[in-house]
Formats: sequence, structure tokens, C-alpha cells
Amino acid sequence: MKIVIQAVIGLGLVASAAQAHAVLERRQASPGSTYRGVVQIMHGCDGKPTTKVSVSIPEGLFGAKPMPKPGWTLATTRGAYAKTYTTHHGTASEGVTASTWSGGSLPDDEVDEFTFLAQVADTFEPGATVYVPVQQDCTEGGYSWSDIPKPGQDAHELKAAAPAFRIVQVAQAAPAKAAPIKAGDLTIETPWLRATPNGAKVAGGYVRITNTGSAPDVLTGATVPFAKSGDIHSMSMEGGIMKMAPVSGGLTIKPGETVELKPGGFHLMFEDLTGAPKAGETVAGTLTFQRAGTVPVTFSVAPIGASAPGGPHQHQH
Ligand SMILES: [Cu+2]
Repeated sequence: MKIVIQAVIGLGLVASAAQAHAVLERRQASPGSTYRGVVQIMHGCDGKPTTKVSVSIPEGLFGAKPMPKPGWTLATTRGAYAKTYTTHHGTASEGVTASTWSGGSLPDDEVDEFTFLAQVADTFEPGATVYVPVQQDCTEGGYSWSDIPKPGQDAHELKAAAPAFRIVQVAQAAPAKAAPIKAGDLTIETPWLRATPNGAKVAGGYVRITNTGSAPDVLTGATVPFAKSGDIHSMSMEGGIMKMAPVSGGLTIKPGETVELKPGGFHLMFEDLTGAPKAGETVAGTLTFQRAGTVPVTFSVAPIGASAPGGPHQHQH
């Protein structure tokens, strides 16, 4: 009997030693995206509360910004990157390389999160693992969650594995941005649709229209082969509920104005669907204007629920 009890206790010790106290909540990011690094501290040190958490930002994550936490003092370390990264607004060759939250007290039986945002270099290969070492200090003792597996080694064998996430490729939502279409005084850019599940009754369409002329024009409707009708809808919050309504008389685009139809705002509403657009396809359709007439456009199809035509890789400016 005694032997059995000892064996059970022994197993318990092994299990707790292999259990990481510091983990990243988000396990995936795609090259070129913004990663939200949420370091979760799951336990203290041998029952003692955590008083300091230091996160190292590895090479390849640039433009890092830590999030302050009430009750904790935030300090950052800046340094040069090994490489220079291209951003939307220039290049980045240095930045935050570590951030430390200290002065708080996180009891052993509570959990908390320490967050940073960083750009993921677009040079990462899908399948790569990015390790984010974390130093955890308590009122007594501490842990250095910084072990990185050698090639062929299983991360589970490590005593104090560094929190990590994987680089994954996002399904390329849409083909390369099509050239803007000119129709009289109008410039029509990035017509796109959201893919719909089979059996869906409606599909949303989006587009950006600029009026470079001196007279207003009005978008009155749209067509695609798989829908019996295409109208303009508005979306607005009413008493905390999102409501859609047809825009009577169409959507006016004043001289010099750019109107963007986008998720959560004005949109094309295709109804009575006879087919379902699939992500990655293109769909030939038309937009109808009072002055510019009927303009052929090609809608690209983004995944179900996408908020932008190019998926998370594309930034809206
Ligand atoms: Cu609608």
C-alpha cells in the first residue's frame, strides 16, 4: 500500500514539473499580420504570488507595443533588430525587445494576462514556430520559461518550455487587387463579395466608388448571376441592435466624394440566391448608376464572414 501511494505522489510531481505556467493564448499568426501576444500566467512559484513578468520579443516580431496593466509598472527595453523590416510607413530596424510588468501581485490560485501587439515579419515560413521567452518572478523564487527545443526534440520534453505560436498561411482570400474601373466620372475600386454557405438566401457585396466629376451620381442597384435582385442597404445601430434597411432612391455619390460600401455600413444586398459564391472565385456582375449607366465589374469573393477583400493580410488605410 505504501509503495502505491509513493508512486502516485511521484507521478504528481512529474506532471506539475512538465506543466507550463506561462503560455500564449493565441497559438497561430500569419506572416505579415499583427500578432496579439497574450501571455497567461497560470500559477505562481510553489504557492508564492507572481510579482514580475518579463517578456522577450523575439527577432521577426517588430514594432512591438506592450499594454499597460493597472496595478503593474511597465518598463520596456529597446534594441536593434538583426534585420530591417519593411512596414506600411517605412522601415523598422529597432524597437521594443523586452517588456516587463512589475510591482503587482498575482496569487498562485488566480490567472492573469500580460499583452503586447507586434507585427509578424512576412519572411516567416508557414509551419515555423516562434518562441516568446518569459521570465516569471515571485515573492520567492521564479522561473525562466525560455527552453527552446533543439531540432527533432519534442517541446514536451523541456523542463521550462518557452511559450510559442505557429506561423500559418492564411488562405489567399482574393486575387491580386484588380485595377480601378473608370466609368464616366466615377472610379470603381475593389468590388468584392462575401462567400455564402450553401442554402444562404442573401449575400453582401462591397465596393469603393469615387466621383471625380462635378455632378452627383446615384448607385441604384447591382446584379450578379446567382441572385435575382441586388439593392443598396444601409446598416445602423438601433437600440443596440444592428438593423439593415434598403436605401430608397439609391446611394448618392456627391462630386469629389468617395463612398465605401463595407461590412457594417452601406452594402449591396443580393437576394433570392440561386447559387453560392465560393471564396477565391471571381464573379462577373454589374453596378447601375443614374448617370454612368450600367457598369460591368468583377467581384472577388472573400471567405465567409471576411471583413475585408484580402483577408487579414490587407490593411485598410
Ligand atoms: Cu442588407
